[in-house]
Amino acid sequence: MYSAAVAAASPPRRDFISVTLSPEEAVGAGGYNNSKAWRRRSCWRKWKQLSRLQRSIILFLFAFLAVCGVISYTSMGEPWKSLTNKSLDDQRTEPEIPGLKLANPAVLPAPQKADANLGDNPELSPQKPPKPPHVRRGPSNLQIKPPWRDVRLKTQHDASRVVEEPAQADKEEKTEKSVISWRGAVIEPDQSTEPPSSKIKEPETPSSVESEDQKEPVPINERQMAVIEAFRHAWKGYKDFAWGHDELKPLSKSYSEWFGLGLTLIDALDTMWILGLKEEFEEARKWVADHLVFDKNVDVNLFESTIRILGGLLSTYHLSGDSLFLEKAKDIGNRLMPAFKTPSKIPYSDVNIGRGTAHPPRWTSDSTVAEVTSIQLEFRELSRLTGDEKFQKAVDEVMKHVHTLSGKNDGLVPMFINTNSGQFTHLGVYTLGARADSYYEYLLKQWIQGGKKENELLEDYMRAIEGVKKHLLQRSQPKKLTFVGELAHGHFSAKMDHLVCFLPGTLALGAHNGLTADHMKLAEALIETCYQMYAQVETGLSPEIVHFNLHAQKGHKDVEIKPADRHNLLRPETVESLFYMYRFTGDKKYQDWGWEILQNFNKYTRVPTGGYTSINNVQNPSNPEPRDKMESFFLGETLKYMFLLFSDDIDLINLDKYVFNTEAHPLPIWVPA
Ligand code: DMJ
Repeated sequence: MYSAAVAAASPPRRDFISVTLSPEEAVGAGGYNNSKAWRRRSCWRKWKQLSRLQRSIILFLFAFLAVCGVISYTSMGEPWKSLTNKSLDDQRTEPEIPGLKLANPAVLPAPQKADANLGDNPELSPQKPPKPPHVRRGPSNLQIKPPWRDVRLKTQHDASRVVEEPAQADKEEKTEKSVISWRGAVIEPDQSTEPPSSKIKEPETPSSVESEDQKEPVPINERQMAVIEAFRHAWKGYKDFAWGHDELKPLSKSYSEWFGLGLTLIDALDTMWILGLKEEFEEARKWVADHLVFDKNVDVNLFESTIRILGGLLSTYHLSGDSLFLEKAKDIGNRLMPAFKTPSKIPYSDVNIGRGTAHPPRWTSDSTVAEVTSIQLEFRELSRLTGDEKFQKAVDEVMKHVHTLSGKNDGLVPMFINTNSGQFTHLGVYTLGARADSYYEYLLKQWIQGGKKENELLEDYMRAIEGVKKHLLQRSQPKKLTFVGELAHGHFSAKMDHLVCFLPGTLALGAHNGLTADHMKLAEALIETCYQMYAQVETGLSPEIVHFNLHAQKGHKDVEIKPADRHNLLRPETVESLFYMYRFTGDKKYQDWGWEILQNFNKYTRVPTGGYTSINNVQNPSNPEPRDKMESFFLGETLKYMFLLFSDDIDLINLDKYVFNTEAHPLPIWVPA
């Protein structure tokens, strides 16, 4: 053993010291003696032998080393703090995106390691994603064959646990090699998948056919029974008065036509499957087989027919394994393709599916941004299933183009895009509501669908949420509800569409997939607001649009409703978000809120002879003014999300295997080839 001995090798005035390493010194004459007393005495003797100057220098050195130690401890502490991800505030850093300056900076550091698409973002993103608790490698499968289901309460809360304990997840996953990290989203290599467009492949088999482990019968609970009852009531109206037509008019006991393609029936197919309504499903299937014909001289809206018809057919194919639905999906998919023949490749809004021609609306050559960017999940899946890359190519091109466009405001997009120039138009207005909403939703969902490797999508999504936080978030009075308003040419408006209520669910889905935990916090705040949009209204049903009070006034609630906005179209967005929130947190209050909403639909919108109707006035319980129309999304989305919200079976459309399109049609998340 060596001891460091400091010796005075020269006269006291000489300003240097020598350090001699001498084993003998330490051992001493008496051989090895390591007693504490001996060591203390020996040190003290050496110290006394030193000059004043030497002692001062040594003391100064010690002090200097101590200061260095403290400094390096503090600077190492920062990344450690964000590693633990305990406090959101701890993680605040400047955004790393060039040219992006946020007043409310990003909550996580930039990526440490990114692939080429992410450019040269240099910083380390230390937050590992919470590992999806239910993720299983291998082919996706639905694992339900209605009506046989299994209630598994015990695993319900796993997801929320990992969101709350990322530090723990970090420790467990430290050894795993990650490929991409973007503001906390770290993608594991074995979760990544190849998109299908790289080469023509053999057609894929449907998810349900690949199912390895079908489960035991699942008892359904009382609230789910109530949803089934509501569905049957709605279906009865449709069957009796609108069979094979687009929408039921329940009061006049007739129907309305939009595309003339049995819209409600197709939109409702997978809901019937999920609810276990076999008889109704078989009847509807027969109609599809015998009567659904797309060779019709009819103009359809590209977006609406994609999300409702193509999406509905694809998901029903996956759930049932019945190739009839895939054949029909291919047919409509092919017939919609002329929409992409534009100078800019930004699709036209309308297609004549019989003639194979497409055109913009009569009054403009613009398309809506949400519409052209919310058809991707469906066309990409169609490519995967058919092995024909043209579908995916067309929609990917749109996303790539929009990614590069100028005219965004911190990731927020305008509402219109020109099909000739490919440029945004009507610049300066930003909303998460109508005309822009599902652009944001599909950024995240495409990223999830493709195995979390399309970095531009994630980049645009994360940037947009920062834009929302910077420009659109405000708090109301008196309850201080967090809401998402709108920005028009620099002026903030406290207006929020009910449509915006998709956002809490999407934010929660992102957090579940490893994005920053503050998205979950925002989701919790926003879903409370969306619930209040129901609870603060006389009928307990939300209007189409609300305005929030920014200043407290005696006798005023947070929510104000303008006469033109007080209708309710049986929309799904709040129930949709309640479903995600319950799945990921297990907090029963979300189920209770959904239950209240279902009861109010029953109270104010149910038509005794069958069906439910939109209403004109949510503020008048004694006369809500029925509109005489049941939108197809009431069966396609609202009741489906209700049923899933009340379920405790996380495998009833497992969110690690399926991603819902914007019309609530579940499509499989791609898995490695
Ligand atoms: C549905 O067609 C879809 O959810 C779309 O994204 C928005 N509008 C309706 C439901 O409100």
